[in-house]
Amino acid sequence: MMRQKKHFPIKGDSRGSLIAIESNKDIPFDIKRIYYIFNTKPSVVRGHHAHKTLEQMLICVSGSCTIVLDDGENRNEVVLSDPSSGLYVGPNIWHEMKDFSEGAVLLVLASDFYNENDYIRNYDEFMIYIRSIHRAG
Ligand code: T46
Repeated sequence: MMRQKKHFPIKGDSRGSLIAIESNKDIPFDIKRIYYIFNTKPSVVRGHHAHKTLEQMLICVSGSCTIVLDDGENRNEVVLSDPSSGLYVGPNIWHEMKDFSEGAVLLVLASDFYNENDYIRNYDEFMIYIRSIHRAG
């Protein structure tokens, strides 16, 4: 299962904390886009898709949420509740985001611009796609 948690060092001093993330140093790709998810109710489950090529780093910079990861064989859950923890989600991983705490903000650093053609939003199609990749590889 492609699942990588990453710790980002905190540059703290008496004024508070700061985390800096640089392309290809702290994360393994060029950052072309950032977006953030907020105001999501605790009962809502988002995501329900995989990407064909996109690489992303997910950081819950405030509050907490749970990320479900599914590579077609195994399903895991990762809780993000610390702004110094990132979760790398690479291509071909079905993912869902759930259990957002009140006020949670999920920051996402992405390797490419938004492209709806990169999404697989149907689980059956995802499984067919994954099997075709495994056959080809
Ligand atoms: C992902 C998870 C972690 C844009 O117009 N530009 C963007 O960059 C993004 C990310 C979304 N959108 C539009 C597309 C939809 O009309 O915003 C709307 C909500 O997007 P979506 O339903 O895909 O949101 P989530 O929370 O299910 O998924 C998002 C990302 O789309 C996805 O790439 O990996 O967060």
